[in-house]
Amino acid sequence: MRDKIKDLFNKVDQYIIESKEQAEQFRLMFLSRKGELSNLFNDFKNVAAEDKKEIGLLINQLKDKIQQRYDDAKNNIDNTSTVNTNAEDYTRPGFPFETGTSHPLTIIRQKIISTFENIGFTVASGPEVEDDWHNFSALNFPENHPARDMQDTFFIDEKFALRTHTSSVQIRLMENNKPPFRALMPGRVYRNEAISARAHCFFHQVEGLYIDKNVSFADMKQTLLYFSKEIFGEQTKIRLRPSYFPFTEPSAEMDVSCFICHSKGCSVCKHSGWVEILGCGMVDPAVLQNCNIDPEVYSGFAFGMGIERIAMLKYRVNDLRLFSENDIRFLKQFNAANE
Ligand code: 2NM
Repeated sequence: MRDKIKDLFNKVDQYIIESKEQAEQFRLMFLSRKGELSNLFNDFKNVAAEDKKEIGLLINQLKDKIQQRYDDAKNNIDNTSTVNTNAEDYTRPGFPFETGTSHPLTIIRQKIISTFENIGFTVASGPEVEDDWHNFSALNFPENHPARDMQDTFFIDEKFALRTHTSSVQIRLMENNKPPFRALMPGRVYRNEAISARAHCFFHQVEGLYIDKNVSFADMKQTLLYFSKEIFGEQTKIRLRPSYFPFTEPSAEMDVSCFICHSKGCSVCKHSGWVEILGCGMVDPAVLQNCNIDPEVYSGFAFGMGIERIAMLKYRVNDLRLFSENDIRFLKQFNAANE
């Protein structure tokens, strides 16, 4: 009997269990009603009384071992099969988290802001709903100016309208602070226009203002040349053409040398070599007066540009509507990190 039990210990140890089938065979051989363990318990009846304690102990140890072996093997096989069918394959490409991109207008706006911040400009903002004074009168618009027409401006009531430019913020800044001023006003503005590829009922502007003692037209030219080189490249040239705005005198429109064809002639510059970028001028003394700034002491320049226009030129976008329609295929193409 002792030899038989010893044999079985070895047999259990050496039994190879690597599959479900082998585990089942193991169970049948050792644990089933006609299996080895069952036989041992039958034989146990014939063991001499004085040996019963010792043999009984051995049989119980064997029984525990068989059960342990069986449980372990089964566990192993279950885990292995799980790994085989559903395992992570660490060599596969991952599922990347898609990060968002900055809106093209945001990218351009930030670039413009940081360019001017580098030469000491700060950023100011103001309300989009404006009164007549800040949007028109203080800016020297005459009573009968066409911009005051319902046709061009979204009026809310007699007194208030959606601002048509961010110049209104400059008025607020000048009214409420003492010169000198060196500030930039980015923001959304509204015009009563039919929506098309080239026009929209709202767009985005950045305007700038520089007021101090002895600020000259030459200061403006140099500031705008610096800006143009930063945005369009070191080789960029500028030219100023006379223009008219109610709030500046003299006024000018600024072109940059075509950064697409380097002025050789292309569809963007319409074979002229120049592209119009912004409007500018020396702030009209009447505007300074309206803000209680003495035009005999202070002078300065201002400028304004459309962010959409610059983004369209830089990114070769041919339809203004793309900027506000949130088509993800359009927006995904812009990455601030590449700028
Ligand atoms: C432009 C062009 C030229 C401008 C003028 C002023 C203010 F308030 F100082 F009078 N703000 N912005 C200005 C001048 C804006 O946009 C095309």
